[in-house]
Amino acid sequence: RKAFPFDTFEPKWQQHWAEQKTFRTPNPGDEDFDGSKPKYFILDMFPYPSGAGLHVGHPEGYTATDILGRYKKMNDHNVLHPMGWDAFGLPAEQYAIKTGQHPRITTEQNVDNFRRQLQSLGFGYDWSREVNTTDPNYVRWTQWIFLQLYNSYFNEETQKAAPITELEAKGWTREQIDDVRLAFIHEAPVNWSPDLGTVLANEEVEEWKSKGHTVERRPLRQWMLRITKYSQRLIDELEPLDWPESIKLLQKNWIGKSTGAEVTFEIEGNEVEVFTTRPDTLFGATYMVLAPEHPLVQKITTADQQEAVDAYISACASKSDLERGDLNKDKSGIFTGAYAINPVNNEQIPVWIADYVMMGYGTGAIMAVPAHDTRDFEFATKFELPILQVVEPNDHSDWQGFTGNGKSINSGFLDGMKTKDAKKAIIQWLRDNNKGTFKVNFKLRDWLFSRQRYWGEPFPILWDKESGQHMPVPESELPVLQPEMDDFKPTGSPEGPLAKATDWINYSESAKRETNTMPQWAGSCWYYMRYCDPNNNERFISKEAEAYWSGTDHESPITNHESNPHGMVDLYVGGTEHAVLHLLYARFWHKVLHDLGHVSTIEPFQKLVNQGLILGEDGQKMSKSLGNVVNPDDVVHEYGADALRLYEMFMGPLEQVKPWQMSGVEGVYRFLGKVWRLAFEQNQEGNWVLSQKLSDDKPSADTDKALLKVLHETIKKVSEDIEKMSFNTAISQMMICTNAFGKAKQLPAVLLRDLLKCLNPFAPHLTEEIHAQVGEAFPSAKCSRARILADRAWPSYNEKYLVEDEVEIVVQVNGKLRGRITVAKDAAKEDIETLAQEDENVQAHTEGKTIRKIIVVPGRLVNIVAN
Ligand code: ANZ
Repeated sequence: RKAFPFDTFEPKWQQHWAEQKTFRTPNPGDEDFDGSKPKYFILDMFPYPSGAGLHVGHPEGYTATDILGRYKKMNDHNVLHPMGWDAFGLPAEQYAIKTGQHPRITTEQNVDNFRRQLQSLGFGYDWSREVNTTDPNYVRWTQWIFLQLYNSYFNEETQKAAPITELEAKGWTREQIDDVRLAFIHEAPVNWSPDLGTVLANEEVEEWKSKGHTVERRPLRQWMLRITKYSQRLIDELEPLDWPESIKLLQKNWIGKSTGAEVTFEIEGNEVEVFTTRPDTLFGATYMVLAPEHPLVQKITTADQQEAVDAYISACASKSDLERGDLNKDKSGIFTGAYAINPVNNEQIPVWIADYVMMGYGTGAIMAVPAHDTRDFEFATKFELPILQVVEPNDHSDWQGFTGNGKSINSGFLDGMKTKDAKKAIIQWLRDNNKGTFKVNFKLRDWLFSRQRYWGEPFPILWDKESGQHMPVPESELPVLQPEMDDFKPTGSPEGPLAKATDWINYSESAKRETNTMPQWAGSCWYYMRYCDPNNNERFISKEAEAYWSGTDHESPITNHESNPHGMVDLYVGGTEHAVLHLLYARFWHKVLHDLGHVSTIEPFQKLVNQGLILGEDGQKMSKSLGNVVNPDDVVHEYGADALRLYEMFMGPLEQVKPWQMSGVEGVYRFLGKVWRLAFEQNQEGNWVLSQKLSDDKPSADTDKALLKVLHETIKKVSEDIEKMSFNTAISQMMICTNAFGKAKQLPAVLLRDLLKCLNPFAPHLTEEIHAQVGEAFPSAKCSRARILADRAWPSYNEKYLVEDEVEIVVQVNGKLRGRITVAKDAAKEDIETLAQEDENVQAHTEGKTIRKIIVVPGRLVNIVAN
């Protein structure tokens, strides 16, 4: 037996909201748009519509944002809370390879299933703004944004992207311009996976390897995006954002800024730059290491060492950066036979090559200071190279491998200086002697942006058959869609499956199409913008919609695209797995579009909240293989959508990792049953009828004092907790209120109505149903059916009901605690004295004695002096 008939009223309300377009949000320019209301733009990380359907992790964040969205709407905001699909991606393509079914078909089926599931949870999305990254109309603007990158460069002076037409006007040649485009062609060793038939970004390699795919290094011609130009801004502009400190730190570490010096060494008449963060240790450089790929290696290697060096280089070729870096425990390397001259003391030091030095970082060459660098220390110990101490730890502890700051020793003119001062002094010396300079380096690499897949956005690029030059597809021809094909298999060559569509490739007599496609990140880099104006065929977003939803429209004029140092989206909720890549890529695109005058804010996401992972009942991560996956459909079937929503919010703080517990679902389900029974009772036939306890009376300050107090406490706490996103504590408070209401002999319907309003964002179906039925019975209680709760104003609390009007006072006899009395706060002194003397225990202690004096400390205590 169901505790309340959710199975009938939940679908009914979902249909009502859809038909009435309850959550449709008008845009500037629409007839019903009210620009005087503040905006609130809430974003969920949109899902990849997998074949498995929704899992219980999705509704966690989605319920949290739905509560906020509904709450802000009741607080008279224009709320933008949309949903869409990140629908390109490998699984659909691999399914297509297996079955021959076009990925568009499977994608559509999966999207339909996801939409049905989300709708069955009653989320108040504005479905008229749904976006799908695979829609031709969406692809068109993704490609348009790519062309913005292709047609711009980074101006070092302004630290902003600018159109390449500026350079053309200055007379730059085609080759010079191609070298600075933000989207550019680059031939470099990449991670090629033969069995996936595609290249992968560095940061994707480990994931696919762990899934059993092979990944090897291969030089390939690829599209890259020049994200490195934004390294400094990506760090600086994080600062004002309201993001978890841990995520900011992850991004900063990923970008990896290092300050130090570039120092010039000489090897057999060749100049070699090294990058070091510790120029103060230059006197301790006892050998030098080049990356095996360093161009100088072949030039300087001596004849004796050539064979060994060649063997070492080919052994390194297949290693990934991670294997060469963090995972590199047993250092390897080989002597080149050559010697370098240390510029500070002209000493000869041997030059080695070793794979712990990466070609892609700094200059690909290092000065090795084994005394004070862990990797160099391991290397020098293994190959018995000299180790010279040049830093004395402040606490005189062991200096071998000491990497901290201290005082310079064995360092000539630096001796005695603190590390910080020694760094300055040596950089000055290097400058004066033309041997080096101050230098900043970033770990961030340019973004490898091409993939060899079918199910992704084709590049809107053509290649001139004769000159071999690339050029953009004219904007009027966007979108460039994939050709219809039946065979999606990789070709085995790095050209990708599109290379098989010979008709499609041959664009004209003189030009053929680019056959690479964009990575899945492309669509998710800008989807939040498209929500603001999803059906615009003229622009990716109208200037008016952009300004309004960015909150910059009031900074007139409406098309003011000056820098606004806040994020466009007010609140972004999603999992921590996107801490670095997605968030970094989206920030980069946003900044480019900002610089080019297309958006008015410099950041996409003002506030970021990460929901915690929901584990299985066994405390392990939910996975098919462990058989501990909870299907939201089953929970909705058994307990209803409101119970699922409420449970996910009641499990604990949103950010925390928490195990699923069915008993917990039952707990909140019982609570919802209690709320239901505040309004209804079962008659003899077992039908739900209006509760006899419900009254149409106005609450009276005398008889309903306790109910008013708990209700107003609840309104206050729930409002504050929703703002803080502390949903579990808000629910606890509503439980307290429901219990108090349940115990009342009579419950005025107006009081129930306010509790329903508080609960509405959490359990929207149940509360609307009760509200509608109670409103029918008691129209005077202003529950009228004409307006549903979702369209009503959030209740406000009245301080006067919150004040405590009774106080507890302790009663002492001759200074010893003998009793406690409860009196009205403003009770007269005489009344307090009388009450104190009437207390049984006090009487026992004053019996037979004479009361000499009664001291009353108002609100605190009464002391009776008796002997
Ligand atoms: C000498 C030195 C002495 C260093 C010392 C450290 C401590 P970050 O930027 O923090 O990662 N390095 C430079 N280029 C490298 C490359 N391509 N591959 C591997 N290692 C490289 O660290 C920069 C430091 O890492 C540089 O400072 C250099 O070693 C090494 F007591 O130079 B150092």
